[in-house]
Amino acid sequence: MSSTRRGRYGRGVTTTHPLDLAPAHTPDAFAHEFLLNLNFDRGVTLAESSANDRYLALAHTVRDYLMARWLDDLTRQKQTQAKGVCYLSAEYLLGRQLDNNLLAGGLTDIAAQALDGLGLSLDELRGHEVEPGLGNGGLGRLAACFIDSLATLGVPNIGYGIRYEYGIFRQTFVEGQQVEQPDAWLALGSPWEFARPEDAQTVSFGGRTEKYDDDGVTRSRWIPAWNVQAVPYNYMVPGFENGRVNTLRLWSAVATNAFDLRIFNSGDYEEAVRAQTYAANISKVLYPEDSTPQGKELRLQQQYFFVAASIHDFLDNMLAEGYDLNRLPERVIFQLNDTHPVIAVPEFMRVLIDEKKLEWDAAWAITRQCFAYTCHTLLPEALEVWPVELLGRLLPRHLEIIYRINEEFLDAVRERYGDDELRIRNMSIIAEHPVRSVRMAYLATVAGARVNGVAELHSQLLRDKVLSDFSDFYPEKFTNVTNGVTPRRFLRLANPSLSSLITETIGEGWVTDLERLRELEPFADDASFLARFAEVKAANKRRLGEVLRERDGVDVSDGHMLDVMVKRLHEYKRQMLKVLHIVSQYEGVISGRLSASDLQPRTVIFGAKAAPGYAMAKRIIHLINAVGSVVNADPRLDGRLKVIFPPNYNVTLAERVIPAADLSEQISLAGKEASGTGNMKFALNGALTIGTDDGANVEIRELVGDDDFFLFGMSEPEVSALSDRGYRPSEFYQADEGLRRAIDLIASGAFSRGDRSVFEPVVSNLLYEDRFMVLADYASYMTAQERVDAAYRDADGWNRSAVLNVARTGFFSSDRSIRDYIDRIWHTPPVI
Ligand code: 26Q
Repeated sequence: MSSTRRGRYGRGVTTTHPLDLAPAHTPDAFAHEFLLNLNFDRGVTLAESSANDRYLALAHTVRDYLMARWLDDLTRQKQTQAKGVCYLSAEYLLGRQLDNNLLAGGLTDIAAQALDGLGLSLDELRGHEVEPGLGNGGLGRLAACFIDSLATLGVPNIGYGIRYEYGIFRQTFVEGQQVEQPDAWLALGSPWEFARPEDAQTVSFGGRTEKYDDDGVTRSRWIPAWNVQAVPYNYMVPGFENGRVNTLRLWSAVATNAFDLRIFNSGDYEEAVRAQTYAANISKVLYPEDSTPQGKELRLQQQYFFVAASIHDFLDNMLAEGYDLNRLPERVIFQLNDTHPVIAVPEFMRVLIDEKKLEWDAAWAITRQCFAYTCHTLLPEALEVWPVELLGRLLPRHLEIIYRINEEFLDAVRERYGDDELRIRNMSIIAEHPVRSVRMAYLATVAGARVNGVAELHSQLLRDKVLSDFSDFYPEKFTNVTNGVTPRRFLRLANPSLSSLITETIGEGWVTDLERLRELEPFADDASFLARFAEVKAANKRRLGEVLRERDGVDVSDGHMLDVMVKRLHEYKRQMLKVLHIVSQYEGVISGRLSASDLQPRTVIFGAKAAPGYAMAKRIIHLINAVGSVVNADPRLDGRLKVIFPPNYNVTLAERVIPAADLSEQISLAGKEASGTGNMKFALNGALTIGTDDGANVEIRELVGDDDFFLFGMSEPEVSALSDRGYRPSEFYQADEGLRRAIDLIASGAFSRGDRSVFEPVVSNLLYEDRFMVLADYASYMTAQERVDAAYRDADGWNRSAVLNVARTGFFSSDRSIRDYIDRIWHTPPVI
């Protein structure tokens, strides 16, 4: 059908190479292709089409242009048999696809002109895309940045993950409190995906294992109890203007025929339909937690489901005929994005031993070279463990394999250190308390060829604290790869005005060579450049104002500093510290100790989702909204302090908020934020950071310099020392009048119509527990904010600092991160 349709062009209809069928790079050809898609794919005329029809036809048109390159790359990856990266991630927080794919394909201008010629607007149509929110936050967005860089660098890569039917929930506020709505992102069609039911894999669960005699060799096998089909959906991952298109392959669960048949044969039709639902549940919804995993059975099913399908997919489809499995390390590296895909390790062993009949030692030698593990946390409660009871019930053969890996590992530990039982207990992959469980981070560390943290400080703390016994035992495994962000989405697309200014100033090429931003440094002292830079920031603020007015009906005041804190709501990130700053300023004015005219006009923008089961996080959201409605309405402030909390912060909103920001809040307790990546996006867009010495803030400050970064708070060693001494938050409360007044005002019910009970849990938690030492850093934070105010009053000085932030943070391109992974972990050169 497609060739008859293309035949209308009369170009190369007989050839099978899609490049000959691709429409020409002209507005006319683009318009023609768009109309064909509207008519033949959507089945409507332009006059009858809905906005969604037009968006879908546009997306299909972009696809058509990228298709030839994609098919080439699929063929190339099989033909060259070059080593590639299988990135295993339970999350990909992709954001909208249309603009990114237009940019990568060099199609933006052609598309805009083509649509213009038809009386349509690209600007209007791009707004109709629902972003695929298949991730919680930093980790999922990092995966999306990484596959963009892999494609841009020309590295063979498949990203494997889960096609959740519902992504991260849509957040709404009802009376200031978070209410979650399902994210039906597929409802209006999903033009970027290609279902490949013919490539489906079967994934098994449950049952038992048994020993059998295989020609004199005793082997184990798994007799599963049930299985599901994993159906892959492919997404294009185009490199930036390099003609390369990699693949993201997301798996969707459906019931197998066998699954139904057994029940159909029993004559129970209703039960058979229920079975369908049970299977499809596996990929139904993204778990909206980003820490303190709950150990839910369905979550383990999701994890095994996608990694088993991915491993089989790679082995079945990517290896040359008769490939010698002992050489797999020359062909592939599986990168484990946190512990979520770690069950891939015993699965890989099971395939090699039970299915491919390799000996244990040979299989283990291959496995140890084919996996590498990235850790993304420092919070002990965020380290994933699975109860042995649950794992053994769902994956009995895998549990056996894990036990054997552990036995051999502990033997090696004994050999090195003798019978140091405490050490053995501490290093065992199996924990005995509170219930016998598998420690997934330990399994990953034992199996992985490399273990990396995501910023220098984080990697150091992994070595010295979280995994110190392991770094003693395997010093060569541990390394750092500092995170990065893709400059395509977070600079070029999100900030077109700044991008144009950069290109006019230093020329093209910086989008794929971000260290070239250094060439902007001399312009930090060039008055005419600074004036243009200031105008870019002002225009970005106006653009954000329009978005917020249209989206939420709120106004952003002119002339305000935009002070922004956007990230998941978590106590360790300390949104509370920001709240205390706002409340202190407010209290100062209403108590008459400050005059409103003393305030540097500021608008504080928050964006944050709380895990639905995280009660304290939800209370803090409620408090922020409550403080916002009181502060915004109080005439005594003379409009000089505003709080805006747009609901449903996501990638699309980030792309508007970040380029408009003046001040970036990165205020976690030192030693708790593994890296942060929002911090990088802000600096690259010319916001100044107020931040603690934590995660990648450390590296940002080293690059930007102390003069252009507002550092405050305890360092990680100071935090450790305070906690060893015994931290008593009430002492800080007693000692600091400003702090006392702010907390008392919240406790008084001033933000809850006099009802003191509403925020009582927040207040008590701060006074009597304060795990993340908000009160200990309060004074230092307040003085740092005074430095911010003073600096902002000097507009030229501020702009100069902002320019230096842009010029000096090119290091944080995810292209650099990926080069680091290639050099130190993957050894997968680009394929030209
Ligand atoms: C695990 C099991 C069960 C349910 C949920 C989870 C789960 C899901 C997501 C646990 C953690 C996450 C996400 C973690 C995350 O986003 N971490 C962040 O990763 C960024 C990229 O490396 C860092 O910049 C951040 O510092 C880190 O917090």
